[in-house]
Amino acid sequence: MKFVDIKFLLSVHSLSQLPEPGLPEIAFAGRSNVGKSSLINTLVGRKAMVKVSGKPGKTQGLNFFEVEGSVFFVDLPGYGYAKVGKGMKEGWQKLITSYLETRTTLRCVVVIMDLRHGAKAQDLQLIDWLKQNNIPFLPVYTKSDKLSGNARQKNAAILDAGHNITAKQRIIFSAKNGQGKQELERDLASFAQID
Ligand SMILES: Nc1nc2c(ncn2[C@@H]2O[C@H](COP(=O)(O)OP(=O)(O)O)[C@@H](O)[C@H]2O)c(=O)[nH]1
Ligand SMILES: [Mg+2]
Repeated sequence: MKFVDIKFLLSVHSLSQLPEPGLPEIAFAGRSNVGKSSLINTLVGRKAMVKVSGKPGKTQGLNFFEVEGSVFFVDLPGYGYAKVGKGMKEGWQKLITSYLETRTTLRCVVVIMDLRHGAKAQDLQLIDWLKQNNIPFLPVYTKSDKLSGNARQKNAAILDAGHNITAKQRIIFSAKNGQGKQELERDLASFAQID
């Protein structure tokens, strides 16, 4: 399914501001600068939808978008570089973990990682935590256009091993050339059960 019709709903900065659970939700997570906004923009075929509405900055909220009138995309604040090794509650914003733990309509967390880099402690920590909490997730290795074909497969295998995931589970993606876009559309529709 295509995710073209998108409108910004609101930015949430506390649990009390969360909209009533309604449509199925897909949340997008990743380290700052990993390419999260670019991935969402590629998905919806816009140049800067998410950046424009999301107002990236220091005090970031959870940005809700309504897509195709049938699913909410939730752009989570990127996690930083400094707090590796801390528990999820301290290491990332409490608001986000509370949201992920309690949101009844959450169908999937897309965990976006850079295909060029090795496994990162914070990504592994998030993935382990999602598994423990039985929250479905979809790993995506992005910026694939920055590597050659051979290096792509090799790095993807290294990341799979580092994050304890299988090649079948994850998607190799590029916001630049659209690699993996159809696969992503298919998987998200399936998680949200809207295909
Ligand atoms: N070559 C390439 N660059 C990318 C890709 N995705 C993101 N970028 C670049 O990476 C930088 C950070 O991207 P952005 O989407 O703002 O990251 P965010 O902080 O995770 O939302 C920007 O300069 C993007 O142009 C990709 O798939 N390929
Ligand atoms: Mg962003």
